[in-house]
Amino acid sequence: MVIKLYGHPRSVCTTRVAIVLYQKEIPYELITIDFANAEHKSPAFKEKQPFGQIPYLEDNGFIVFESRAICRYLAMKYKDQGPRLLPDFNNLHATALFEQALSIEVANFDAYAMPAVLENVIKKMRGQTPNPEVFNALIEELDAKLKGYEVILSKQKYLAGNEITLADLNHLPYGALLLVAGSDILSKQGPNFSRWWNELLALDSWKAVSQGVPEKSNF
Ligand SMILES: N[C@@H](CCC(=O)N[C@@H](CS)C(=O)NCC(=O)O)C(=O)O
Repeated sequence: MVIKLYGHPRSVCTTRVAIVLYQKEIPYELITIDFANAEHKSPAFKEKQPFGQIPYLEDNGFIVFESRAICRYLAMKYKDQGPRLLPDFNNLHATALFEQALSIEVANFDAYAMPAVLENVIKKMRGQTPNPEVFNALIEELDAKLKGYEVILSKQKYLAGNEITLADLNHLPYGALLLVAGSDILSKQGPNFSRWWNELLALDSWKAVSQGVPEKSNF
């Protein structure tokens, strides 16, 4: 049975998973959750995803949620298909650097980019008023963190080493939304960050999903 991704075409975390589906050309079907009518808060949905959040993935009856965990599941299950996106887990140092890179995205990027997008994009969608002070403070803090990225990326091509991994791809959905939120901070970084970020934006997998995750794959 084809993999079912329960989410929404415009959801950030659904998009994070879809990038991996396209990187690895894994056939899938997107089951769109009626977010506007809070289907994700229904008892039936919470039976699958107890926190009432999208996305979750169903693979032959197996259910997994949390977008980064879903990406890891897909990369491991389809490790011999398409780009590897994972380190060599027999190599202790490569594994440690991969875990480090995953944590960098969560602690030094998402921690600022996500609330910044919430402030200037999601609040507006909900009819609430964004607070420019909150937004500007988050962007300032993110800017400081990105200096660390420049140091890392001046020594290696990607965040975990010289091969692209999930740690790089995980940045894309919120990173791209920063521009929609009104910040061009990602285009004002050093040369190595710019090289890395522009390469991610140019990926076919990103182009396939960035304007909305298609309902079905055509591979
Ligand atoms: N850490 C979760 C976050 C999921 C998440 O925040 N999803 C949003 C949509 S992009 C959602 O369902 N928001 C509704 C809510 O949190 O109540 C993941 O990575 O999957």
